[in-house]
Amino acid sequence: MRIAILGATGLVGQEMIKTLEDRNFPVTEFIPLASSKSAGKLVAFRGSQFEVKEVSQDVFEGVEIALFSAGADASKKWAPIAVSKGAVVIDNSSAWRMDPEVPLVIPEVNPQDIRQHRGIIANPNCATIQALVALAPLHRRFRLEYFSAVTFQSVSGTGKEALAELDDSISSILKGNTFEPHVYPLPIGFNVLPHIGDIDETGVSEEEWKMLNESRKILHHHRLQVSCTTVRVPVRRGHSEAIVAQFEDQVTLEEAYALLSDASGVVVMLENKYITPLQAAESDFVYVGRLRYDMGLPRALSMWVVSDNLRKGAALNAVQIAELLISDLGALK
Ligand code: 11C
Repeated sequence: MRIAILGATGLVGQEMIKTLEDRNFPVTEFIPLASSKSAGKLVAFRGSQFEVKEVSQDVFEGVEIALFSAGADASKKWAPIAVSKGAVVIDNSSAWRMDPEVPLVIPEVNPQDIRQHRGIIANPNCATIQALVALAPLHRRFRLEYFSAVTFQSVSGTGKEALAELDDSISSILKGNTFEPHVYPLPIGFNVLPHIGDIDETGVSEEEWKMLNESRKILHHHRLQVSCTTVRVPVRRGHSEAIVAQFEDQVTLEEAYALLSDASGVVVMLENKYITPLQAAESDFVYVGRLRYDMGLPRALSMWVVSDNLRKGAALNAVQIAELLISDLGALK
């Protein structure tokens, strides 16, 4: 396949390249792309160096699959152009996710939706992906009515500059200096910020709306109720989520363990064990720990869900969609 990656020098773009390598994706031509700011840089793929080209109309000529991770503005502008040149775009930004003509796909949850694509397939937000990989096997059996998620999201979700700001804020604070943040509204070192994306007039943040709207679309469950508070924590990589899920049917812990043990992409931890983001970093799995009956709600389970936001939350999910496309050539065009 002739594969282009837009945003090839970014954190997710780099992880996409590594994922293509790790999974031995059939790449016959590799075309790394970026804005003029990063054009000319070199990126490594399968032992060779490739010069990053500036994105333009012409670069998509002959491209079969384009993986985009360069932000919503770039996706809005370039995805229709790439599609007009014959590429299928797998877009990691929020630009197209809620467009009714664009499938929003987690391969373990709603792989069949890729068949509806008209050139663009959207990758969900990282926080939604890990929640639904864990909840979908339970939803299929017990029918999810409601879930609440409090997230603990790592700084790599914001990008490279935020990682530098995390380190700078920690070293300034350790030296007893005041720290003026540029990326976040407040210092992130030794702190937690209950604020991801803009907060609207109702008090809900963009990241919180994504959890509700994307979950309903992916599960095709428009009556699903969701409560969410998204929080940035001083962790480099790996998002954690404290989830309470309530079902229409009576749920049992035994059956929940059995369903999650069999679920693709999930590692369920027995006996109240749990995993932390440090341990989950660079892993492909969604880890479910501390699975228990909820203390307050009937027909409900509480759980701790951790996954690598750059991998299953972004790059891996996108490459899995590409794998679905080529495993089902009818879906490619
Ligand atoms: C974060 N989830 O952790 C965000 C990053 O809609 O694709 C990805 C934003 C998105 O900050």
